[in-house]
Amino acid sequence: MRYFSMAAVLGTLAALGLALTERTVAADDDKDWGTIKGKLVWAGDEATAKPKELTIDKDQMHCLEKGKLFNEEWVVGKDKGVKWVFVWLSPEPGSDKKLPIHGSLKDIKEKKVEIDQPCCQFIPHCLAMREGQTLIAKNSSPIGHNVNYTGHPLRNPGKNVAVGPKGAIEIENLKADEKFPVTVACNIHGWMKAYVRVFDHPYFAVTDGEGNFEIKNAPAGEWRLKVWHETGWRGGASGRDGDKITVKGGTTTDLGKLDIKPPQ
Ligand SMILES: [Cu+2]
Repeated sequence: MRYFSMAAVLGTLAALGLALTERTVAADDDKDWGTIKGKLVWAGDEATAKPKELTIDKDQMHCLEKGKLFNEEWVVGKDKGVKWVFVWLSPEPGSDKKLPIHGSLKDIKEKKVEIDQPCCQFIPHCLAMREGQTLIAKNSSPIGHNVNYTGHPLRNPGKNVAVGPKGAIEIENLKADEKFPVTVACNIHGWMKAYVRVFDHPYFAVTDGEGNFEIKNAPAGEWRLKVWHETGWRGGASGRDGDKITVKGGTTTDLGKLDIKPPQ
């Protein structure tokens, strides 16, 4: 418990300092926070799970210099794990309760997050970020691309900006939006697509190549686990409110395998 050593140092300071330290220790008590993890597993048909080569009809010399490009909509990996699924915690629908934020996560440490277009695909294909972070949309390639980003017309109206070779733009003020993602496209290369989701808390993840996700230092208690893939909510439209889950304090709750398939 590093907080105790910090408490020991601060405890020698003035009475006010001591009082603040005690509150910090109490707020970060292990039993109030836990980890939640799980794995998104493919439950659709075999054909859809197979990698699909993209038709590259422009700038082939550059776009294909490192090999074929594949569609990233459904990326099914080891043990049928599904990559690029957004998972996050949310309060009960209709409640005005907010997710308490762990002391170590209150300040946003990384001020910038990045999306690049090194070889005619956006990397990463899916990006989750916090409101307050700046999205750097880079083009580290030798050819021109554009970044056409758009979310809900009122919250994240977006823009279409050309980003030349080795260029970058900074996108600030993206607003948290549980309902609508920000989609990113390059209109020069019609196959290039990415998805960005913005949260007003740090309790989100994007599944890795094996379908795994983990959310740490989450507030103990009952929440909803929302699961969204670029084809829609897990379980279809009725999945928009997510599943009830319990984060247990002081431990890791493994939700195990959560199946996912394309909407019907
Ligand atoms: Cu492009």
